[in-house]
Amino acid sequence: MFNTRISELLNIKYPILQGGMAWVATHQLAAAVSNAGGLGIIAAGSLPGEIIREEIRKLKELTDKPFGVNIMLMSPYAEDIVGIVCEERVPVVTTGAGNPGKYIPKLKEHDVKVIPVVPTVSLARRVEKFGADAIIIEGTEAGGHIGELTTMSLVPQVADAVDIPIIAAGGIGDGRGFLAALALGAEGIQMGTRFVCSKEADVHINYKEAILKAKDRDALVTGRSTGHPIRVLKNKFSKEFIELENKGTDVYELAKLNVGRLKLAVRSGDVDNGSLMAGQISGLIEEIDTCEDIIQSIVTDASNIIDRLSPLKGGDKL
Ligand code: TUI
Repeated sequence: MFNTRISELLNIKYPILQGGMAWVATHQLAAAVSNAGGLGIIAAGSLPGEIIREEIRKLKELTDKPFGVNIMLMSPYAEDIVGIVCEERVPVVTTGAGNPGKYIPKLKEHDVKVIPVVPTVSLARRVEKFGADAIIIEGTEAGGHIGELTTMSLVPQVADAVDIPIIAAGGIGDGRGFLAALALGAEGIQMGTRFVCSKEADVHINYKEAILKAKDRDALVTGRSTGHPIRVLKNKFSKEFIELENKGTDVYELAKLNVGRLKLAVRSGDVDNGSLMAGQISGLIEEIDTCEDIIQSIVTDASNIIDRLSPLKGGDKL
């Protein structure tokens, strides 16, 4: 069910990827998603290469299914990590927060499938020319570091602009979002926030509960004034940060304030002073489930929606 060029390219059962979320996407979560038939991804974040090598090795002990590593291109260790994923024979790399063009030739030489996350049509065209195997189109609904355009408007525009298969991300958390993404021209989805609220995510319970508690308008954007907009849940820290931005605080002062805040939320569960990166779909998430249950309910619900919509073709009312 739901075979596409993405499930074929990645050799996975369902075209569902787990976002490469710094501190959250560890080997435990990635292995659980891969074992459930999706593509689990270890996030390198800003961690040094040798730690990521260990994560890759631990993941391989938990699954023999395909998996990926996300390389955050603003990391000082990005180049080291490119070398390590080649050495460790990682099947798939996703990239974020920059243009991965200069790393693509080396990754391709080592048979690594390269899937950049891009927030615009122009960058999608550029990475296709550089040899990307597929692209993740991330709308501004996503958590963490974001672009400006919505998934709804961006996915069909990119689908018309490139030939490589597309994965939609940002604002997707259930079977409805999955099927909508396919309707827009994507051949797979990536979800981050939904997998934070999984049993297997090695994330402090306070962080998971903050997402469960969040309502539709609770995921706001900080850092618009710094050129690095980041979507996080409303809390003491994000409110103070926005107040400082509104007062015209220096960009470097603001950048310093962010250091260590994501780890503080994910590891220590400090939901007041930490950075609770999460997407707009937080308001939809009501339960912590296993990755297996999350993926199974998405494909079952999407399949039921196809049946529910089919009378429309015959001219009948829904
Ligand atoms: O990368 C993400 N989301 C992230 S990375 C991250 S780590 C971090 N931690 C603390 C502070 C700042 C970052 C948290 N969330 N998503 C993928 C993504 N990539 N979204 C947007 C982009 C992007 C932006 C610009 C991709 C390419 C790009 O290219 C600009 C250029 O160089 O042409």
